[in-house]
Amino acid sequence: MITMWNVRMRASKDIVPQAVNLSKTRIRHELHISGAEGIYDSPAITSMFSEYLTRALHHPRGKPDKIVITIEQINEQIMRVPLLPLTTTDCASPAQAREMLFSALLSLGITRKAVNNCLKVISSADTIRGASLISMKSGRRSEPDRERGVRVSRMGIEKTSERRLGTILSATNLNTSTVKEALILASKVASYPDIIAEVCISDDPDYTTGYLAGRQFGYRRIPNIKVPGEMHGGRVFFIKDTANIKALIGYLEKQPVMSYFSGLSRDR
Ligand code: WAQ
Ligand code: MG
Repeated sequence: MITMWNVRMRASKDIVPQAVNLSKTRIRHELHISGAEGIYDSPAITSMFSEYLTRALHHPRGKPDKIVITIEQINEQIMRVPLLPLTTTDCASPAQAREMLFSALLSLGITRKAVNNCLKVISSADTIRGASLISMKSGRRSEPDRERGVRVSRMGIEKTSERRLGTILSATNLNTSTVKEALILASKVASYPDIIAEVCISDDPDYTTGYLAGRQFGYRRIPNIKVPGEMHGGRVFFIKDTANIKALIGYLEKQPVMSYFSGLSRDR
């Protein structure tokens, strides 16, 4: 068997608490700049290392003063999941995005309260590093560490699928690491039965397209979900109220998952 590696990068910067808009209840001293990861075979590690390093050093959120790159051999069985089909919606403004999110999420049986709590998380100035888990009925935030959230990790894409995906995305000028990595993450997340949907807004000030994802919707890109210049962003996973949180977090953080191409366009 080929040895596979999880390569992950995280860049951050020390901050003086007054310098950014912090909530009154807690003080944070680190600004998250950038993070990325993938699963690769040995020959690919060197180039990924330098790609992640370059990315960390030149990021629109700022200059980091700490970059951590971890390279870890994967010993567990790798699970395969299909990539979600990708579509782009017409959306002209954050207000329209909100409306779209409400109608789509309510149609899945998610409560208005849960959607409102989601909007709070993704529009808060206090951007968390991971995702918030919101129970679809009660609207309760269920992640154990609210400052950190839950970090999805150990995901990648099979080589031949990556090439095919690249070709297809290139046709619409979407062959960027931002889109590919978001699609890979969303595909891992969506394949877990207790997760009903995901909403994401980038925390990059100049990246204004977000998405809504789930087994029912596929990966639906939402342009203009925020206005340029905003530093906030976030991810929310709507989960069944009955979900076993520990098992769910174990899957998201630890289970190695490779996605594979299974057809991308879907007319909707
Ligand atoms: N696990 C959980 N949450 C994460 C992770 C992760 N591995 N990485 C980022 N987040 C959360 C965190 O709160 C960030 O602030 C937020 O998501 C946004 O992260 O098709 O670039 O890496 O054009 O800025 C969407 C692409 C891009 C849409 C999303 O997210 C498209 C993006 P970012
Ligand atoms: Mg970002």
